[in-house]
Amino acid sequence: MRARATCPLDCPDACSLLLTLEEGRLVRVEGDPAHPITRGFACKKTYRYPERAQKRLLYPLRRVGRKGEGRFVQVSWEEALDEIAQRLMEVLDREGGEAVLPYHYAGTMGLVENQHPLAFFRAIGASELLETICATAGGAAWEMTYGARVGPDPEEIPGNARYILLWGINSLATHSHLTPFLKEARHRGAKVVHIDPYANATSRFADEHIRLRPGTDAALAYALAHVLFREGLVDRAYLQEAALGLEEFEEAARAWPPKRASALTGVPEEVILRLARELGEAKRVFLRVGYGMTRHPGGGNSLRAVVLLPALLGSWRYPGCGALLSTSGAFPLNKRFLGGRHLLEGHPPKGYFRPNPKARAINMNQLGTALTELSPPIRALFVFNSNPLVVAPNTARVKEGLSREDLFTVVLEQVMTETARYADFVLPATLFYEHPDLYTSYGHYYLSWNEPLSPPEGEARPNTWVFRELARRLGLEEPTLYWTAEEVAQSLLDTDHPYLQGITLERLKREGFVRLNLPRPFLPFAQGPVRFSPPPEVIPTHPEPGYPLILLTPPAKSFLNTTYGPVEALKEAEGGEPRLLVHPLDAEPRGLTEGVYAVIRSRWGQVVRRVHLTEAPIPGTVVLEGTWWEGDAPDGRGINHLTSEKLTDLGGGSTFHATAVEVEPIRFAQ
Ligand SMILES: Nc1nc2c(c(=O)[nH]1)N[C@H]1C(S)=C(S)[C@@H](COP(=O)(O)OP(=O)(O)OC[C@H]3O[C@@H](n4cnc5c(=O)[nH]c(N)nc54)[C@H](O)[C@@H]3O)O[C@H]1N2
Ligand SMILES: Nc1nc2c(c(=O)[nH]1)N[C@H]1C(S)=C(S)[C@@H](COP(=O)(O)OP(=O)(O)OC[C@H]3O[C@@H](n4cnc5c(=O)[nH]c(N)nc54)[C@H](O)[C@@H]3O)O[C@H]1N2
Ligand code: SF4
Ligand SMILES: [Mo]
Repeated sequence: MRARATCPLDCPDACSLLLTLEEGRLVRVEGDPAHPITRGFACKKTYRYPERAQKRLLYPLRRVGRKGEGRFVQVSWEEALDEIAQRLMEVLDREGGEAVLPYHYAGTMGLVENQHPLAFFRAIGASELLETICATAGGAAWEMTYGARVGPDPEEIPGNARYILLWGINSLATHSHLTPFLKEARHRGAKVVHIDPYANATSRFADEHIRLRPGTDAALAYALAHVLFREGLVDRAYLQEAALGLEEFEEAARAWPPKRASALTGVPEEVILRLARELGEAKRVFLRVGYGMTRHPGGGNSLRAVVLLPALLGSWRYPGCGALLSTSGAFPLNKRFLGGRHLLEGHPPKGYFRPNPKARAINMNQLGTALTELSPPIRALFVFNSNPLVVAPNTARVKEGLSREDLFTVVLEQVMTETARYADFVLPATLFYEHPDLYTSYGHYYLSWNEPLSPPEGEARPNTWVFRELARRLGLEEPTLYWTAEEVAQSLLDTDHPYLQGITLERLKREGFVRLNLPRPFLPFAQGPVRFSPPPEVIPTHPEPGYPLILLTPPAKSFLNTTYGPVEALKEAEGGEPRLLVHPLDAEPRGLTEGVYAVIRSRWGQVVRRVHLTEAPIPGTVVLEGTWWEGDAPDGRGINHLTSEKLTDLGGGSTFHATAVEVEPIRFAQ
């Protein structure tokens, strides 16, 4: 059988895939040629999904060993669910809903399996989890500046954009379906410039790579604005109509002549001048920003400063031009009942366990602290769609929390992750072709629906099934808890918004994916408004005493966060083990040579990695690509042993690229 399904992974491309199944098992993945963004190819990662599927969990498990040891016995769903419900009721009776915490993120992007499980937690008044690990700093910055998270339609870039800036995004690795549009635009005369602290696949593709010091983007943006104002290269007519608070911004830009910005950013003065003039001349600029630059203490302000540049140039007037962070704001779904959000609006209490609109909120970047210091404590933790032991900052803290004997932990998973090893119960989850779901995208404007292509293998079950079963056992009456995926989707589509006109579940089921009814050309901010005030602040990322280097930990091309961690071929493609990229100028004084093992230390912990000497990073910066599983590191420690729970200036986001470290070769005892 060969049939269509949307890729569920946390990737802007939300590809349409053609899956070949034999006796319910996935044997082949192809890109769907009919999808205008997928264009017939998937990615090197997802072609390997069948190998990942072979490592899946098939039965519920109960822990018999110590936490983290990974010893489990198979149990029936009845046993598992009855015991979980009972343990949960004890916690709720004794300590109330806030002692329960769901920890979840984006293992699947399907709205039903990603968000609807939260209805259960809201119905019992659990602590709320703030979903901040990835996109909230950028999101908050964007919303302050433009409002809705939309931008140019990638399909309209070719033939329109004359200048393409890829800023703080390694799009060739992390957003590969943008590449054909970039190539076509370049073929029609556009120049492509990449702005990033280290040279990677995208820099090699670009016509020019500008390296800057991490966390200094706002200064570079101001210097570009400075030159644009000074040389009369801004689009005054557009700004007159569209800009709010421009004077204050212009004033702030005056303080950043290229010379000053050059000293902070490491970008030569003449490069800043030339870039500003080229942009001013091109006007039709497509700026693609990633979340990379936002993972710094000043990341929100950096992103604001950068995404204002196309507004200065009037780029928004032209199709395929302007700034793009995410397209997610174009999907005007009715989310009122998704994940029981209405329960936070002060729904009249019903039954014994109750919603709590005032439940405390826990920032997911601070899981370690939440599990070890919070008072009153978390007593029951439910993890789904996430692998926090590896992906959350300050792993030592997270492990300490997960090791607590008085913490009852349930992990819903597809594979035995390092997080799952700490669970009291591990529950096997379905794969994306086994459950129905609705998908949006953050890189394009197509909505899609997955119909299950096969019954679940073994005893795997969707997340929503598990929480329905628990709700029944707790006697919860809230009707949205028992909605089917179709009912959730119908409710999401229940809106009069013109972008969704004529898009019904029936149509989605028939066609698989449907383009939103956006005007063509799509010119979201052609008349603004663009908020220039308050002017963004320049909050650079600094090394610390004793830790003179900045460590970046960006995504690897062959991985998708930790999801492909168990696939050998992909690990091989990434060099077999995680490697630290070190510039020769930083290596030399430390005695680091090619291939040696080195200790990387931060204030939070230390790990051992093999060193690779390369001129890719700007001196002063070291890079470790990919969130590898702990077991694949030479010392069995994940990279987040080094990172901190510090939050961004806006949106309470993560600061994964701002870690101050020192690196030393390992000296073996004689
Ligand atoms: N292959 C692959 N694709 C993925 C993922 C993956 O793990 N692997 N992850 C998915 C997810 S969850 C997300 S959020 C997105 C990732 O989205 P992004 O975070 O946008 O990731 P990248 O595209 O790798 O861009 C990160 C880039 O930012 C750079 N950077 C770091 N600090 C700074 C800075 O201060 N200034 C500037 N200008 N650049 C900086 C890094 O060097 C890196 O090249 O990708 C998704 N796609
Ligand atoms: N140092 C460092 N840390 C980082 C990052 C970084 O760049 N550097 N990136 C950060 C970013 S951008 C993000 S988005 C986060 C990602 O963090 P997570 O969202 O936790 O991503 P994954 O590591 O891929 O883990 C997803 C898990 O969900 C499981 N899963 C998939 N589908 C389902 C399902 O239907 N049901 C259930 N129950 N489980 C499912 C998968 O098996 C997988 O183990 O990591 C962050 N951590
Ligand atoms: S991971 Fe991204 S590029 Fe790869 S198939 Fe999925 S959506 Fe497409
Ligand atoms: Mo992310």
